[in-house]
Amino acid sequence: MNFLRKLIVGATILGLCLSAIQVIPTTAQASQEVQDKKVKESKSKTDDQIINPMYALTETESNNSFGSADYMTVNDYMQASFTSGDVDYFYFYAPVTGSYTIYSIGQTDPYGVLFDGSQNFLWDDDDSGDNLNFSITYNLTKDNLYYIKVSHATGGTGSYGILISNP
Ligand SMILES: [Ca+2]
Ligand SMILES: [Ca+2]
Ligand SMILES: [Ca+2]
Repeated sequence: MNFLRKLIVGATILGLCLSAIQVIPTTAQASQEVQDKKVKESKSKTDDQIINPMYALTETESNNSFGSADYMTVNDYMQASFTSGDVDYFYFYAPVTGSYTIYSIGQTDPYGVLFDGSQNFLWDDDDSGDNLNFSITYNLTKDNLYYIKVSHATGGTGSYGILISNP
């Protein structure tokens, strides 16, 4: 083996070693990545919203009828809960005409009903959302009043939130 050839072989081996070092992460890096992934997986979006809502409203009991409904807007997150046999009413005005989605979040089992401003039934849903949450998509008219009636599907208790997506 002449000197030049030895040099080329040596350089190639060195290059392979360097690229191997770059490709294989250190044990510390690998365990940090696993850690990050675990944190990410354990914190769902739903939990974050319940713990840290940005513009949170909280229901005011007793809101058990159309007449005592709590006001909310499409930009706010309404935090509420069920005591046993509880029914919660909310009302809002549609800021623009279009298709809205009114949905619940959380780990309980809400059932939602949408009514127009004259308290006529429009739509209901139990479990079309994530987990056992309701999700109602409906065309609403600008400046019209709407009611949402929420109850626990099986009469249980627990916390939940309501959001209304802008069209
Ligand atoms: Ca309640
Ligand atoms: Ca209530
Ligand atoms: Ca449900």
